Amino acid sequence: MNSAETHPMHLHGFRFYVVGLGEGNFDNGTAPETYNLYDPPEMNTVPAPRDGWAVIRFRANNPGVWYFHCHFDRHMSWGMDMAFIIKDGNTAETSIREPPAYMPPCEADSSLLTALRSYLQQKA
Ligand SMILES: [Cu+2]
Repeated sequence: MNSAETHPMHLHGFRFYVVGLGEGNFDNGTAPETYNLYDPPEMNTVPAPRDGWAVIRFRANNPGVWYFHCHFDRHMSWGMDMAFIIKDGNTAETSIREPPAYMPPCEADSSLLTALRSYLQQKA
């Protein structure tokens, strides 16, 4: 990632292991030889080096759409963000849970819509 500063890359929904960091362009031929697969630090934000790269590893066992982004707002606007789509697993622990009984169903609340329409008509 080209920039004048290190990028604090943050992942929602998981903690991950930082197995590699490096300067310059990532090289899939040589970088894996430098990975720390023995005792990598566990984090939820990795400082991706200025003009460098970072490699993270995590167990994708929390289904959902999880945002991964630089914590500098302007860098997000430059495109330093993405989403991991984690699909349901084959166990209860790795699948999206049923909504709780107290959660109302997803349907329009007509009284709220009526109030909103009325408010918007007054503003028009
Ligand atoms: Cu950044």
